[in-house]
Amino acid sequence: MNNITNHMPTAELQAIDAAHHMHPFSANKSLGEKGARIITRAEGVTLTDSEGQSILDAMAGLWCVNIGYGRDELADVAARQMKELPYYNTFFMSSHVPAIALSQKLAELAPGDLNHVFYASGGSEANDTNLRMVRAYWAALGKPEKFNVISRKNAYHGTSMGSGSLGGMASIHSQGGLPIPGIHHIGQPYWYLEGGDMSPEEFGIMRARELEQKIDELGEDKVAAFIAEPIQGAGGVIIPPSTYWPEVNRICRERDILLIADEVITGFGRTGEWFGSEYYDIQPDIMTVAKGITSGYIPLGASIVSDKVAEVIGRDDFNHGYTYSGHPVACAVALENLRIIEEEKIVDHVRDEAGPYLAEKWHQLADHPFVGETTIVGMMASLALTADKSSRKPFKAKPGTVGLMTRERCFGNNLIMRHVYDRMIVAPPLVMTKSDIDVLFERAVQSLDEAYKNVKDAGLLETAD
Ligand code: PXG
Repeated sequence: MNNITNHMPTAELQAIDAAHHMHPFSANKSLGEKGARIITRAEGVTLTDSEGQSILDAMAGLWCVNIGYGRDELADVAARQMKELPYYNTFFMSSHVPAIALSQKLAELAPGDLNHVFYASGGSEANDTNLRMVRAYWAALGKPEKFNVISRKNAYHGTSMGSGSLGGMASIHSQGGLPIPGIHHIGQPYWYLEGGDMSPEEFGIMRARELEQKIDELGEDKVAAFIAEPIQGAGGVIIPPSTYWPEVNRICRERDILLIADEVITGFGRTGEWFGSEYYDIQPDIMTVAKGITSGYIPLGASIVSDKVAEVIGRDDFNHGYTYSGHPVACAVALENLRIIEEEKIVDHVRDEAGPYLAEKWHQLADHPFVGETTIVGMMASLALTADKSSRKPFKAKPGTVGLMTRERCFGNNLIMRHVYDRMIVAPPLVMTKSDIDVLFERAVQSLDEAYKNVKDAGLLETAD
């Protein structure tokens, strides 16, 4: 594992990368100036970069490498499937064994009557499917005017025209003319920054009732669905107050709208249950999955659909699909990944061992002078950086300035811990051991100490008025 893959010198790779490779959510100009960090290999929970540095990956790639890196079983299954049937489509009354077997497995694992699977290549595509499916559902029932979809500010559902519109991020909407018509955003259950003088419980109810108000404002007969992540991931690991989901559940039960749970991050063990919907006792009509379904080894996304919705959609052609819907290699890899999660009891490991141990360590960070709150469910955690522990006021500096300075120190200490504005977040591979978590904690403390000093020295340890 200490071998470095034979490759060009890092600086040359960086120059070519900046010249020819356009990166997501990055300014190529700054890639040219600073150079990308080039990852060459990975094993377990550790990445190796082109300079031979070992880095602890506390983000599981992009929230996806649930079973950790370097599992040969997945590579072997992919190779076998590629030799046997590398591709065939699922259009025009065709099917194949991997898609059939995976659909059966997902129907078994998914809660309630979510028994039908429509495949995509990732979460954005799956949410585009969902948007069309909920509108097609109501149209098939003779209610084409039930067309509007309600989502939340600071939600992340992908970046295609449909999924980017469903998401509630202003920075995504501002490029390319989003959101598309018929999508409406209500407030998020982010108590720490938005809760004011309310208790978290009062605030949770208040934000849930915005859904009811929005349904009333638009008219129940005009609303197709509500979409939400059980816990917002990319928005900063926003864990809702305990009152939020029960109230949303009540509203969805009483109102005739569909509920889409976007489980792209919370699915496949992240919360210590198979799905976040089980953690919060949510009964979705459609669940979006991707990422952890293959532990990121190969692209795959899916919409897992209830009996009720599938029956209506199945009455006529659903004019939708992707060349790679149900790709046989992706489905075969997903099945093997799910076998490993089940047989190695990885969900139990999160719920009973790694999750509680990470929580114990994570909450110790709350004593740090730079930390305002720590929150965690299963293996997704976040903390708020603060200049003043006695209030929940944001920094005076532009949001994200202090978070970025902190992330720089994490990277400097070979820890992948991300920032979302001025929150720091982790979502490690679910297979992390207690000793991996000890390393995570040591590096996190060191990075917080260093960043705190840098922020202080730069005169940025100040709250907004
Ligand atoms: N829904 C949710 C809840 C997600 O987190 C998507 C949909 C879109 O999936 P695809 O496979 O199309 O990317 C996601 C993706 C980040 C980050 O910076 C988060 C995601 C993707 C890239 C970056 O936290 N989540």
